[in-house]
Amino acid sequence: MNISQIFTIVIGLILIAFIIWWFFGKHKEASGTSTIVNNEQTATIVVNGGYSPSTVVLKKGVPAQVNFDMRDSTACLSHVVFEQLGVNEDLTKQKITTVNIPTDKAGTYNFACGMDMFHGKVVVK
Ligand SMILES: [Cu+2]
Repeated sequence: MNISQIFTIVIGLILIAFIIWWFFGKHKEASGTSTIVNNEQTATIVVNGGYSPSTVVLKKGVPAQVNFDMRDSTACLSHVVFEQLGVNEDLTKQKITTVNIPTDKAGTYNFACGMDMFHGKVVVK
């Protein structure tokens, strides 16, 4: 085996390790919480090339609103869909779009862009 063959194998192994890490590694998910004022909680998710934070944790039993702050101009993220809640909002009509989240019971509400490419979730607990 010459040096270039060894080099090729090493590069290959590094690539394989990277791919495994990329798909199966535990990536730290940015998670946000809500602000509670007068028994109402609000959380803000910035929409810009994705959702930031992509996970929002809400307190059970406190009426909740999640504000989507639209800063993206691509068609991909123009809609946000909460399938479980029957919500499909056009985010391009105004800068901030508010979605009411039921908090009467604990649970997770997934949301996605209109094409189901970007995902996030709202966790009530
Ligand atoms: Cu999309």
